[in-house]
Amino acid sequence: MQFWNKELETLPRQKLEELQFERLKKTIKKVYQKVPHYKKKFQDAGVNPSELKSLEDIKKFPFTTKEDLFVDYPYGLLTVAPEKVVRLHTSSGTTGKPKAIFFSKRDINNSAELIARCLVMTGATRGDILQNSMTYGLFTGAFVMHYGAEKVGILVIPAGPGNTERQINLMRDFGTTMIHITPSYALYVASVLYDKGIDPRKELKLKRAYLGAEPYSEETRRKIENMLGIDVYNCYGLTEMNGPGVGFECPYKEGLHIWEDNFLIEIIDPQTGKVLPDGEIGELVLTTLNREAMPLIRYRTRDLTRIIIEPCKCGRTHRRISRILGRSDDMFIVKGVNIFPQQIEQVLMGIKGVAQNYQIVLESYDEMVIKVEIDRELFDGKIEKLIKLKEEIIEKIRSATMVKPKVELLEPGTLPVSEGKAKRVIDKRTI
Ligand code: ADP
Ligand code: K
Ligand code: ZN
Repeated sequence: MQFWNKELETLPRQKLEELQFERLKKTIKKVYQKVPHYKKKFQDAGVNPSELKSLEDIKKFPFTTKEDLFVDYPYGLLTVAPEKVVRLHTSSGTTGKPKAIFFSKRDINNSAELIARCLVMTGATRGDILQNSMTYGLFTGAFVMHYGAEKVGILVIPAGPGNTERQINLMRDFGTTMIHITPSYALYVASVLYDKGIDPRKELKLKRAYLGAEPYSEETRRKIENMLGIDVYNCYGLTEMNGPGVGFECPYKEGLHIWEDNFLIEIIDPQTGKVLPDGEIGELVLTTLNREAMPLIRYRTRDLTRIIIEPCKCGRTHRRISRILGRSDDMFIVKGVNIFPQQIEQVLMGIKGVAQNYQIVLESYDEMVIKVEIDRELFDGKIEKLIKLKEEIIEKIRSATMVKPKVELLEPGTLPVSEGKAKRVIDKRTI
């Protein structure tokens, strides 16, 4: 078993909790002093930093939700001067504006440290070659992994997603040993390899894949492992918490370790907000313990999971969570991209010719089908009108969500009319 930072990764629980408490105190004090929005939230909840006498006392402090990120947007939650931040990443929001997260130089270095721990934990070393097939750009996925891998001394191929032909050429030409990719795209790449008569187990040097950004099942993992002849490691993260590397599997693949010297974990009942005992399924809530520019207190991830209580055979003392079991809100994920139904609705309702009723049908993780009822008068018109309308819908949704949908136009009255809250998203996928 190899380690990137053995001392911290195997710190005895008591020491680890002492370190957490020190860092938590600092963090709470800092946001109270530097962020008016946090100060107000604490005051409204009737707590102040001096009441934090143990880790348990975190329960007295209010949650941070994604809505809080839009108050005093975009710089309002910084605890440092804006000149101290050197990078911005964003993730989809519900109301048109993206959630914005800022990194200082120290934060960038620290997020790379955490990824280095993750990669080395899975057996990666200097000399490995990582094909980074996540999206480079505003999303965290590719960049954060990139810097972490470089830190280990791994050669990074910044491939980005798509262009499968080129992905395969890169793997062959440069002897890729590891790939960072969404599970849905990994399945596709594997199938294209077989279609081309390439047996990846014989003709590629691939050893491991890091799969995340969307949920997938144990069966999908096995399938990808068998098709490619590799080890697949589940990699969980969210932009608000640096992106990838928040939860990461070790070689035992029995849950995802969370670096608890950097994140304080709680599991709550999403309805009542009550903290649940270890082992119960609920919403993951995270507090950053080592972030300089933009600490977040009790951030509600909306992801459902549970804490695994038993210590891990790998020797790391940082606890694990189960794979993500679902979401407590209505966000869904296609091609690794987070989408809220409201984003689709906003686009559709702004297009002339679209009637009230629509449905989003999800059969796989790499495609979304949008069924749209159209105004009756369009049926009397020419076919070009329908083609144009369809193209307009595809283009506007692609530009709003970054994912190109499949669109089906329907006669008015085709979709079921619901009493009460309409069921807009039909998710047929299973994890
Ligand atoms: P990322 O680029 O890491 O996907 P986003 O902020 O765009 O970051 O998306 C974060 C959300 O993606 C998480 O809250 C979770 O719902 C989902 N997600 C990320 N990784 C995984 C994973 N390994 N398994 C299940 N869901 C995941
Ligand atoms: K995602
Ligand atoms: Zn382990």
